[in-house]
Amino acid sequence: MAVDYTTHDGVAVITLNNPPVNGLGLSTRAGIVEGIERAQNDPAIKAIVLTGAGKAFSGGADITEFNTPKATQEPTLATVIKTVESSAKPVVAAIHSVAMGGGLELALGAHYRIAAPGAQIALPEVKLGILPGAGGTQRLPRAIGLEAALNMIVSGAPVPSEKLADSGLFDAVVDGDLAAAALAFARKVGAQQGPHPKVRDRKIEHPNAAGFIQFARNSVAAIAKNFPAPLKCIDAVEAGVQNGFDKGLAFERECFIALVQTPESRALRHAFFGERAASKIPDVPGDTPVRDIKQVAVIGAGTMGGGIAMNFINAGIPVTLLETKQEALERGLATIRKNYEATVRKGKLKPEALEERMALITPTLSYDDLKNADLIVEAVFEELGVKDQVFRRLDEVAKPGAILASNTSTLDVDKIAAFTKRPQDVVGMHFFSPANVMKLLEVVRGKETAKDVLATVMKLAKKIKKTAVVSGVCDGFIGNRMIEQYIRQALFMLEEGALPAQVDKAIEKFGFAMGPFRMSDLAGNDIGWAIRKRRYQEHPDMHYSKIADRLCEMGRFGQKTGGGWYDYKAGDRTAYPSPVVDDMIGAFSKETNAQRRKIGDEEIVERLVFALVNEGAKILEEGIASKASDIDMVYLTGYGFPLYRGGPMLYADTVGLYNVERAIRRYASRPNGDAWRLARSIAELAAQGRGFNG
Ligand code: 3H9
Repeated sequence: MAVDYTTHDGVAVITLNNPPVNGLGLSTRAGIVEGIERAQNDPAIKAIVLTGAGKAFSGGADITEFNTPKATQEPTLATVIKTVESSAKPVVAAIHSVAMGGGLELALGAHYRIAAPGAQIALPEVKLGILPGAGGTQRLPRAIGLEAALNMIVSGAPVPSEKLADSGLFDAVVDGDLAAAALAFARKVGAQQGPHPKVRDRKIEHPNAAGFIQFARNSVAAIAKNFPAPLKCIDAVEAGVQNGFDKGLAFERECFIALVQTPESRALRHAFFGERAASKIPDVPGDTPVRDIKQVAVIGAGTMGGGIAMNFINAGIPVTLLETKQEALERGLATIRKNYEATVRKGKLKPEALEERMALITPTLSYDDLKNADLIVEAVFEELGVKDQVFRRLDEVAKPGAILASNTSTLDVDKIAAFTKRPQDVVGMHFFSPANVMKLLEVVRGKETAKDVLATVMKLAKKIKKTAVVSGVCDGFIGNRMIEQYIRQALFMLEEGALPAQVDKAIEKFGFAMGPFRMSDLAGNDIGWAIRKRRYQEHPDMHYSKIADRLCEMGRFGQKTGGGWYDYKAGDRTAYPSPVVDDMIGAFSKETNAQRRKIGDEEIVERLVFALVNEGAKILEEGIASKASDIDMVYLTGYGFPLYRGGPMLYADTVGLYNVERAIRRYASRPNGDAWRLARSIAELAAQGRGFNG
């Protein structure tokens, strides 16, 4: 049983005990009902305290039960809350640490609530693509007022309990021993004559509820574009305001049932668990000891190195920043300062904090100053010869046990590790630009990387607020290896009849933040050119469209040269379709005897996204990624894949692998079809009627 029942001088204490966060799964729900009934039937009991063991009052409904029979099996959360609310003996919720979602809804069903300060109070359901489905949209506005409640419900953001001390939610916020305070409070109210107050009986007071609800609707319309839940939250609150508690509750239930089945909610839940699963490495146990990281060094003060350094400084970890020349060092420091100044101007950083952060940087031109670093991240020029020099030098100066990380995006981490006599301490830490902003960190595991090195880097990633995903060694790791296939298809489609703006528009409508051509123009077309030149030598047999090379030969490297796939005007980042480029594309098709045809948006999206999926499947087959959700986290946090579709692998499951396989086979039989080599696992899973995620 996931609930403990104890008695203390006339008070029954029901303690949720379902680690890690007292999720309200079936056995916990059953335990609460049983506890309430036991207390009702015991004449010695005058009052009941409801609380949680460990690190939460309750983190809410057990999300893993959603869309399984357990979710709707009695006692449902609605039944539990009804049982609590209709208890003749007063129920006091004693809240600490976390009361979220169904946990807060349960507390709102109690007659009284007392809380410890510092508890996170939230209805975060909207972040999972649903709405509070156990009375939250009805009781919270009655407890704290319409405006405050709508803000909490629509944002899902946690509010510290002490900020809600005077909101009407709590009867008391107590410092010190919560358990003792709850018992004392329960004894007091237990001695009082019932009936005891119910939140559902309170009135929603607001001078212009209809006006405020309309205002709220207008405010969320933009953010809610691809997510149905925020507007449904407002509808449910409105139903309660207009039609009373019971009708509001019934409407809320209807909305919950509909939302929990939407692909958007599935995607958001996939991302929630994917984020947590990414930090778990199959053969590295959770209790692997980690190395202490108190001092970091970063080699290279360019855009990447500077951004990387900022991550550690932001987390309060001092950084030694190494450059080869004084001017480069000064330029790097000035850029970091400029970035912080911009944050201060936006009001997101206090001016005094800027100097504190800058003071955490020790600039240097000497490798000898790296001798105390626990972690050294190299962010120098992307060439094996340069890495060779740096890592040999690091091997001489770094202290024993220091972790030596490379920020390489394509080079072989095993070769880099071999430049040292301590390959077990070498790991890839592939940050994405701008490194101080982007959430993704690919942690590249070399064949000799020690387990405690991996465990340390994963823990550190959490501290610097990154989503870390482990990748094995291969060209491009997870993210860039897949994007190469996507870009290949985008270029073939230009040869076959599409234009850059059409391709970009189709994939942006699908939900990508930016299409491949706008993205290339932003990053610089010369970067892809350099990679392709290397590819032509390494894989002379591999078929690439040369159309992008033609663009580069025209000197059109992108925004930085005022033109790329699009034209740009000075001081304006808008991408204007370019007649010169369109002519070049037409001429190129002619030269290569490609039959230009009208390519529909559906084909564009399929070819781009299924190219990612097909390569992702191979990455899984080879063990480069250990699970499909890792690949999805890479694409959600580093490549602008639409969150509401859950990443390429979940999207493929949603489409159905049977359909993905058929589409790939179809494209493989057409011009440029040699780029499609169907991943074995897609065919196997499709034959079994399964997906990447089960
Ligand atoms: C809901 O309540 C619906 C109702 O309105 C209506 C129902 C009818 N379920 O984040 P952490 C796991 S919807 C299942 O690393 P922290 C999590 O996966 C729910 N599992 O810890 C992880 O597992 P593992 C509304 C859950 O201390 C472990 O707990 N509630 C749930 O950094 C530790 O998690 C929410 O949306 C759950 N509800 O943060 C709250 N919650 O160890 C979502 C957590 O195997 N949860 N797990 O990887 C959170 O925001 C954070 O987990 C929390 C703790 C703040 C609670």
